[in-house]
Amino acid sequence: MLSWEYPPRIVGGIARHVQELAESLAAQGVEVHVLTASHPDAPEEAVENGVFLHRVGPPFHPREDFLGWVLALNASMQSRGEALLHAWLQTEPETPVILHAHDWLAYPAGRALKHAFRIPLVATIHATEHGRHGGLFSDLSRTIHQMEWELTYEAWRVIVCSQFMLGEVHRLFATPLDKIDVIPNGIRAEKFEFEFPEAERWAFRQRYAQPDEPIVFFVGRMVPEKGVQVLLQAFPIVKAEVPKARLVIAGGGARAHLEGFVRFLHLEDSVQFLGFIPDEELLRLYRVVDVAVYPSLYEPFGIVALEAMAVGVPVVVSDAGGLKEVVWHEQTGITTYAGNPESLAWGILRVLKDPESARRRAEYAQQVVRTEFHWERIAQQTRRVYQRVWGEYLQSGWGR
Ligand code: NHF
Repeated sequence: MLSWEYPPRIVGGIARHVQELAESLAAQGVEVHVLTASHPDAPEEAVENGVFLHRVGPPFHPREDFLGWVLALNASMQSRGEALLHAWLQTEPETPVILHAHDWLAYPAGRALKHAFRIPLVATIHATEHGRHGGLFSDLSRTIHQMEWELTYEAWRVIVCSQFMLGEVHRLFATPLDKIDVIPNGIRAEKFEFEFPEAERWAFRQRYAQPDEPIVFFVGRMVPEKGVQVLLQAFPIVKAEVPKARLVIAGGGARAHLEGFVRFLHLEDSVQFLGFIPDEELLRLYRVVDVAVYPSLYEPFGIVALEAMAVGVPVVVSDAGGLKEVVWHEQTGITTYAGNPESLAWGILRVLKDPESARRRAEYAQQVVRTEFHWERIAQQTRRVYQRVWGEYLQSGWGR
C-alpha cells in the first residue's frame, strides 16, 4: 500500500482508513507493507499491529511547494518499493503481489512500480480535487485532477467509499462503472470503550463547559469544504433558543479568519478552538459532548460521523456527498441542507431540545455502526477485490 499519511502522521481520514484497513487485512492473513512518509516521532522501519511500515522521504511539506514535496515523497516510496519487490520476486516468485495506492498523492510511485515489475495496481480514490474546490481554479488543481485521472486509468480496479463517489469518479474521469467497487469506510468502535470513571469524566468536561452548558462539538480540518463557517453562522440561531450552548471546535489548519468571524459575531465567550488534538483527547471529548456536528459542503464519506455514532453521541450532519449514506435521517441522526445555517441550526436544536429522541437515534446508530461499518467486513470486501484482480491478471497475459 502506498499512502502519504499513516499515524502518527494524521492529516485527514486517509490516515485512519489506511491504518485500520491494513491492520484488519493483516489480521486476516494478508501480508501488508505500507510505504508512507516519514515522521519525526515514528521509526522508519517497523512492524505495528501486524503491518510492515516503511516510512521514507522528507517528513515535512513546505507550504509553498506541496507538489514538489509530493513528488519527492513518491521518488522515495518508489525506491523503497523497488528494493522490497526485487527481494520478494526473487525469493517467492509465485506469491501474489498487489500494489494499492491511496489517492493521487501516491500515484507516481504506484504507476512506476506497476510498470517496472508488471504487477497490478488497485487505487482507492478518497476524494477529488474538483469536488473539494467545486471546480478546477488553479494550475495546481488542474495538475492534481490530471494525476487523479491517470490513477483511475492505470488502476486495474478503483475503490471508492460511497455511492456518491462512484458517481463523481465516473462523471469526472469517465471511469467505467463496472471498473469501480464501492466499499464503505469503517470504524473500530472498541477504541472508544475505555475506562473513564464518572468523576474523571466531569473533571475533564469542566475544561470545556460548566455542567449545565450543553457542548456542541466539531472536529475536522479548517478548510472551507468541512463547513466550520456554516456552523459559526448557525450558532447565534442556536444560542437564541439555548443561550447556554457552547461550541468546541477541534482540528488543524489556519483559523485566524474563523476566529475573526467569532469576534464579529460576539461569540468569543461561547466558542473555543482547540487546534489539532491528539487521539487521547479526541476520544475523551467524544465521551463528554452532547452533539457532534459535521456541516461539510463536500464529503466523500465522513469517518468523523462514524466516530460520534460509535460512541453514542447524537450526530447532525449536512446532506453533502456520502454523509447522507453514513447518517440515515431521523433514524441514526439528523441530516440538514448543506451550506444552510438555518437548516443546520434546526438540526442542532432538534437534538438539544429533545434529548430523549436524540438518545434513541444515537443508540440505533451505535448498533448500525457495529453491523454495517466494521473493518472485518470491509477488509473481506477489499480482499475480494484483490482476489478478482489477481485472477484477471493471471488470465490477462500482461504479467511477468
Ligand atoms: O472519509 C477516507 C476519507 C473520507 O470523507 C472523507 C474524505 C477523504 O474527505 O476515505 O477520505
